[in-house]
Amino acid sequence: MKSLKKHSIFYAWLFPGLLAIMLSCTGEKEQRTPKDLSAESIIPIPVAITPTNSSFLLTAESGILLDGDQEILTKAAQPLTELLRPSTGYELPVAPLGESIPGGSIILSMPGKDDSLGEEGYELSISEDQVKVTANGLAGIYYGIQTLRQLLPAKVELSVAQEGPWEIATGTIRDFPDMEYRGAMLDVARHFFSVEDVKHYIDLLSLYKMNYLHLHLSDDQGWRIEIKSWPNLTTHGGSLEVGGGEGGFYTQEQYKGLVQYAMERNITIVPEIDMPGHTNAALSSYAELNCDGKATELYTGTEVGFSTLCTASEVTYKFIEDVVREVSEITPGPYFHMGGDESHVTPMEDYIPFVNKVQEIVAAHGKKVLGWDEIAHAELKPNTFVQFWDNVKNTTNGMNQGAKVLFSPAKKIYLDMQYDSTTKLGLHWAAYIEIDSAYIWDPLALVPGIRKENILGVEAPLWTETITNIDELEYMVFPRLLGVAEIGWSPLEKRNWEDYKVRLGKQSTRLKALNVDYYPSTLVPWVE
Ligand code: TNX
Repeated sequence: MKSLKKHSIFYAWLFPGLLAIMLSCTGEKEQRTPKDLSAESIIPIPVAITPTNSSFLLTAESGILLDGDQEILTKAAQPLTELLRPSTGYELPVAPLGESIPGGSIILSMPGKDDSLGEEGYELSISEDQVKVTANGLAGIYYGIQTLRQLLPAKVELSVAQEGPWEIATGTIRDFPDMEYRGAMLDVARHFFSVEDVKHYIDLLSLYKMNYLHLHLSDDQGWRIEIKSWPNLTTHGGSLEVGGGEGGFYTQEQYKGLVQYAMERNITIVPEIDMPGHTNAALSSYAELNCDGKATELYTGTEVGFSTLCTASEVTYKFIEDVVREVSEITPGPYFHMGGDESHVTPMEDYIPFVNKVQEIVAAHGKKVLGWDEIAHAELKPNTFVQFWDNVKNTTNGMNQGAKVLFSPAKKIYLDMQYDSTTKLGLHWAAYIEIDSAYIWDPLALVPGIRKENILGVEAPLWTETITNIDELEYMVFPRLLGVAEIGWSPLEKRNWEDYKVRLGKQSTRLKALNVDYYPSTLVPWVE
C-alpha cells in the first residue's frame, strides 16, 4: 500500500493530470457513506428488502430518465419532480432513457408485465450510480416513488431549498400490497371539512400507500354534496353542523376536483349517502320525504338512530334514484356506499325491502354497493360489500351470502376513539385505542370462519362529532393511520409491533416536516 502511494506520488510529479484523476476517483468513493437499507423506516414495511450497504447520492447534476411510454411516464414523473425540486433546489431534468445526464439518475421504467408485482407493486433498485423504479403501471411507479421518498432525509418534505447531502441507502426492494382496498373514511357531515382540508388528508394518505378515501357525505346534521335536482339538500340541509356552527357542502364541480386530485395520487373516492337512517338533514330539507309530510327541524346534536326515510313512499325512491344517479355520474370509482347503519326507528320488515331496492338502484347506475354491516339483514346481491364495524353476526351473515368484507372494527381502528381516558378529543363507546392496539390485530382473527378471499380490505373511519378542524383531525388520525396502512399493505408475517414502533418513531421528523400534529404516544420511541 505504502509503496503504491510512493509510486503515485512519483508518477504524479511527472503526470499531475493522472493524480487528479486518481484523487477524484478515490475522493468520490469516500463520499459514499455505507447505509443499511434494511434499517430505514419504511411504513408500510415492504415485502422484501435486500440491502447492499452503500449509498446513492442525488446531486445538482442528477436527472430523471423515462424508460417506456414517454407520455405515461412523464405523468408518472410529476409527483417525483414536485417532491424533489423545491427541497433540493436541483433542476432535475426529465428526459427519455439514453439521454446523457452527468450525475446519478432516477430511472422510471415500465417494461411490461411482471405478474408478481400486480397493478400496484413495484421494484426499487438502488445502486451507487442510479435509482430505478420498475412497475407495470402508474400506480406501481407512484408507490415506488413513495418508498423512495421515505428513504430520503425528512427535509425532502419541505418546500424551500435545503442543504444536502441527499443520500439513499443501496439495495433492492420488491413490494406489493396484501389487500386490494386500503382506506380511510372522513365524516364531513357532523363537522364540515373544506376542499383544501380534504386534499391535505389525501396527500397524507397517499404517502402511506392508502388507495381509497370514503367520504361520509350525509347524516342527520348535514348534507354535503350538491344534488342539482334536489337543491334544498345543501342550501338548507347543508347550512349547519354539530354545535350549531356554519356547515358547508361541496358543489359537484368541487367534488369532481377532489376526485381528480385523489386519482392523481392513486386514491379512489367512495361517496356515502347514508340511508334510511341518519337522514335528518334530508328530512328537514324536503317535507315529502317524511311519512307525515312534515319537514323536521335541522339537528345539531350528536344522538344517533332517530331518523328514517319513509320507506313505503314512492317519492323516497324517486329521491334515491336522483341522488344515486347524480353522485354516480361524478364518481368514476366502482363503489357507492349506501350507509344502512343504526336505523333504529326503521322497522326490520321495512328495512329489508328498502336495502334490497337500493341495491337495485345502485346496480342500475353501474356501481357496486358498500354498506355498514347491518345491511346483511337484507338479501345481498353479488356486487354488494359489507363493512364490518361492530357486529360479527351481521358480518358473518353477509359473508355467508357471498359478500366480501371491508374491515373497520370500531374497537381497533375507529380513529374518533380517545387514545386513553386523558385525551380530550374523541369518544370511547367502543374502546380507548392506543397506538399498539390499533396495530396489533388481524382481520382473519376477528370474524370466525373468515378466509383471506372473503376480505376486501381495511378502512379507518374518522367520525367527527367531536372533531372540528384539520388540527384535531391530524391529532386523532396520526399516527394510528400508519398502523392501518401497514395492516392493509404488508403481509402478516412482516407485521411486528416491536419492529413497527421503532420505524414509527423514526417517522417523527417526516411528520413534523409535513406539519402534522400527531399524538406523541409514550409507547413509541420517537426520534427527534
Ligand atoms: C357509530 S359506525 C356510527 C356513527 C357515529 C360513530 C361514532 C357507524 C356505522 N355509525 O354514526 O358517528 O359511531 O363513533
